[in-house]
Amino acid sequence: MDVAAQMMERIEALGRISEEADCLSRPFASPAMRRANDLVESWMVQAGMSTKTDALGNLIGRFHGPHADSKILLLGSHLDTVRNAGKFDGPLGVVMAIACVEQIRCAKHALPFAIEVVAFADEEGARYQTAYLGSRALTGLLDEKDLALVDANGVTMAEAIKQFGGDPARLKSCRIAGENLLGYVEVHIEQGPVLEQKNLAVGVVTAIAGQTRATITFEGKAGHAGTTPMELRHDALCGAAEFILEAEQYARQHPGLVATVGQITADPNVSNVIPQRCRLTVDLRHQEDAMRERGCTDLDKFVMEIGRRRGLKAAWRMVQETASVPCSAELSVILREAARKHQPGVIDLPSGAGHDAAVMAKITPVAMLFVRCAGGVSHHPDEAVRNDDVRVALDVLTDFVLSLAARP
Ligand code: HGY
Ligand code: MN
Ligand code: MN
Repeated sequence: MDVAAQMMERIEALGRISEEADCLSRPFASPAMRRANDLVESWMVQAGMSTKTDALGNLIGRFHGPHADSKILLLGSHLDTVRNAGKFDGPLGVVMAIACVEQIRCAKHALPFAIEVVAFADEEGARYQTAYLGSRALTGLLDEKDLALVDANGVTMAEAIKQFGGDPARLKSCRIAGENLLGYVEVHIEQGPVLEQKNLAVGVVTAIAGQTRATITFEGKAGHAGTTPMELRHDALCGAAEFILEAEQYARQHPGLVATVGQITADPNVSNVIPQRCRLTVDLRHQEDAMRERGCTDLDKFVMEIGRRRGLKAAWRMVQETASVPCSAELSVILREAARKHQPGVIDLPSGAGHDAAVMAKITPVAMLFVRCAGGVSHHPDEAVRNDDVRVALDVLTDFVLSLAARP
């Protein structure tokens, strides 16, 4: 079977592994993640790799280099998904990395380094609202206090890790020493429209936008929907609604800034009771950290102003902040040259989406190759990638590895 067809078939197979019957949803440390890890591990073994699962649940395949202490080139991406996900965001990079190792093994290329393929256990943060658990474990940046976070069912992260077969007491053992690494390279769908507009299969990523995730709470006063006059209300949901529209307006007025309120809960959430409490998430991103930080400051001020005006207790709580990360110029030059062999025009483009590479950059140089996706659609079942583009991306990644190996 053609290697691109095999990759697409594998991505389809992963796309059928979900916690929900009617949509793709594969959260961190879920039974679906266990089934996905098992399937991917079988592909790693077929490709001649030894495998291990670390204490958090990251699956790692190793294609051994000439010596036990050979430097390591890390390839990979994440296997977890958002809810109602597309099947390419994450799995494309994992399947591609395995296919690349397979190509190198079959061609009997002797590399001066080892390759490790990482299938990260959590990049999206869908279960505990803190992204990059997998790559933060690998870089030693996991905050142990996160273990006490609870999911929508009240299950702590520590408990979830244990149930998955991991060991929350040994997360430090997941750490990979940066000095042993040559770099981390991730192939990922663009999740945007640029490559399609330019009719290009692949592009080289320049930088990954910084992001802030925060939660906002408004606390007012519950009351009877029928007997409480409008002027006497302290309606938490109306305060939230005012904030949501202001955040949208603010982002429209600041080029390059994107603001998203993705999650909202209202209590007591009963149709004939004035909402007492409202909790919402806000996701703010910009290529320049200073612009994102200013956005946080301004929107935080607006939250407080809404609170004062409406007689609500208001709070803005930072959940997670990831700085904007430039990709390695050195690795990107090699990646760009490899891409030019398979695509006449190669463009560079920034990533508005976050990626594990943003965290891996803390310990090793990173590079990313974007693959065109239909309409730029992502985080949606309509995510789609062409077979031909997958073939191009694999050839580029393989040539990148061989060029890296040929460096003096
Ligand atoms: O949200 C993101 O940017 C990524 O898909 N986790
Ligand atoms: Mn994603
Ligand atoms: Mn992703």
